[in-house]
Amino acid sequence: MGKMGLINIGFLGFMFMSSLILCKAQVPSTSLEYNFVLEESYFQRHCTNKSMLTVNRSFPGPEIRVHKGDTVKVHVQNNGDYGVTIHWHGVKQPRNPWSDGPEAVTQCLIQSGSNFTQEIIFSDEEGTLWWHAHSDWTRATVHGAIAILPDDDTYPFSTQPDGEETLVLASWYDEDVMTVYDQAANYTEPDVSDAFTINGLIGNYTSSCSNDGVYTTDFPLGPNGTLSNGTRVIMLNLSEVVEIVFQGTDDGAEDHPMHVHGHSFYLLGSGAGTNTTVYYNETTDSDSLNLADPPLLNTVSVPKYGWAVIRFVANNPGVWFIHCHLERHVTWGMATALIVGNGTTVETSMLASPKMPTC
Ligand SMILES: *[C@@H]1O[C@H](CO)[C@@H](O)[C@H](O)[C@H]1NC(C)=O
Ligand SMILES: *[C@@H]1O[C@H](CO)[C@@H](O)[C@H](O)[C@H]1NC(C)=O
Ligand SMILES: *[C@@H]1O[C@H](CO)[C@@H](O)[C@H](O)[C@H]1NC(C)=O
Ligand SMILES: *[C@@H]1O[C@H](CO)[C@@H](O)[C@H](O)[C@H]1NC(C)=O
Ligand SMILES: *[C@@H]1O[C@H](CO)[C@@H](O)[C@H](O)[C@H]1NC(C)=O
Ligand SMILES: *[C@@H]1O[C@H](CO)[C@@H](O)[C@H](O)[C@H]1NC(C)=O
Ligand SMILES: *[C@@H]1O[C@H](CO)[C@@H](O)[C@H](O)[C@H]1NC(C)=O
Ligand SMILES: *[C@@H]1O[C@H](CO)[C@@H](O)[C@H](O)[C@H]1NC(C)=O
Ligand SMILES: *[C@@H]1O[C@H](CO)[C@@H](O)[C@H](O)[C@H]1NC(C)=O
Ligand SMILES: *[C@@H]1O[C@H](CO)[C@@H](O)[C@H](O)[C@H]1NC(C)=O
Ligand SMILES: CC(=O)N[C@H]1CO[C@H](CO)[C@@H](O)[C@@H]1O
Repeated sequence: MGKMGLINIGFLGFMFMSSLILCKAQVPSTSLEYNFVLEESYFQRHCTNKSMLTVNRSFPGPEIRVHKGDTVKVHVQNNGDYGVTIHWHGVKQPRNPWSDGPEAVTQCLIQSGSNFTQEIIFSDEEGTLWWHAHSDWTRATVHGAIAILPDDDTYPFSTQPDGEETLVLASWYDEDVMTVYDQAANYTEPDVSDAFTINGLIGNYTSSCSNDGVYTTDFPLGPNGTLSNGTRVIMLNLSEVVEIVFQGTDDGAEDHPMHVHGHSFYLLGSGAGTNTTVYYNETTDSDSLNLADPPLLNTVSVPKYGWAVIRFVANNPGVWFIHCHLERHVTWGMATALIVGNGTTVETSMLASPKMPTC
């Protein structure tokens, strides 16, 4: 993905400089309940002082630190100016779409002045994921890391680390991200961000408020406003094996990071064109798919002018969003949902619905 693509994502990615565990005694204990207080707070970066929505006045927000298989309660108290939802990106949440978070797919907004407790059910995930708002463009400022330690607290490599740091890479918009959202919602190409941040900081701006280090806006024009209604959801029975071919058919401006909720999937293969679209050909391309050791992912970058093939077992009953992770593309409707039916037993059906926010 080119750097301009990254800018517009509004965020992306964590890294452990070195990691986990030295010995049990040094492992911070896992807190199984977190209080997230959403509120507007002033931040000054890049010569701009602005109010923005954050969790606990923190940008990035608090880190969630758990062990594999934990269940965590997050009490969200929305003292901000508008409604939000929160998604636990890459956490499969078996049988529990109720706490997955995408606005208008699994829940209504947590309205300003109200609370919502989400139960985050970890299963086989290990490593680093992230949580982020999943409504409008609030994700740009409402996000944080999730660190999932192995259940036996062992570091997976023979060389032990000297220390551990979580790095959260994000974007900084000088303007209010809701203004940027409005631009996208009007089907115009929204402004790109003004800078990148690492753990909320832009870099060394002590000398002057110059433009040093800021990327320029050479972002190509996106879709020009062809609207359509009628995205259909995909209905599946539990345990069906699903293969999805993502086929890029646009003008190839950028790769599309396609994210699937509720499941991890195997990336079997992908193909990219340079100037014209390369279509997946079932006859000729299926032989080249990697069925031996494909990577297991929750988001795949579909190459521009190209395709990607994924496969997974629909083993999680519920409603699960599938969408491009570029904010403006979600705004423009590049999304659908997977509805996986209940199994035949209680254990293979969705959990009972908790009390959900009302619309
Ligand atoms: C967030 O702030 C609230 C109240 O200010 C506090 O009780 C809570 O512990 C904080 N949460 C985290 C995760 O730091
Ligand atoms: C940012 O603006 C707010 C509101 O005017 C003010 O209270 C705060 O001191 C300002 N911050 C900085 C760093 O100037
Ligand atoms: C939200 O939770 C906070 C902290 O527990 C509580 O003080 C407040 O009354 C709750 N608000 C509502 C609307 O329930
Ligand atoms: C979006 O369009 C509406 C209606 O045309 C207009 O009132 C509004 O100013 C536009 N917003 C932006 C950010 O361009
Ligand atoms: C920040 O920039 C100033 C001026 O260029 C320089 O003197 C200072 O050492 C830099 N600080 C850091 C932490 O890099
Ligand atoms: C969209 O773009 C195409 C190709 O650039 C152009 O032919 C068409 O007129 C544009 N449509 C609108 C509504 O601007
Ligand atoms: C989409 O559906 C809404 C509600 O039925 C309607 O108002 C709107 O005109 C439709 N848009 C298009 C592009 O068909
Ligand atoms: C799901 O199972 C039902 C009942 O066995 C069957 O009729 C239906 O065709 C199945 N749906 C799909 C998408 O396979
Ligand atoms: C796929 O490739 C085969 C073999 O080259 C070709 O005959 C066929 O037309 C291609 N299919 C499509 C849809 O392009
Ligand atoms: C699936 O199971 C849950 C929990 O038993 C139940 O509430 C829900 O109505 C079921 N859904 C369907 C479509 O049968
Ligand atoms: C016709 C055309 O646009 N060709 C371009 C295809 O892409 C290559 C590599 O990016 C360019 O060098 C060509 O000019």
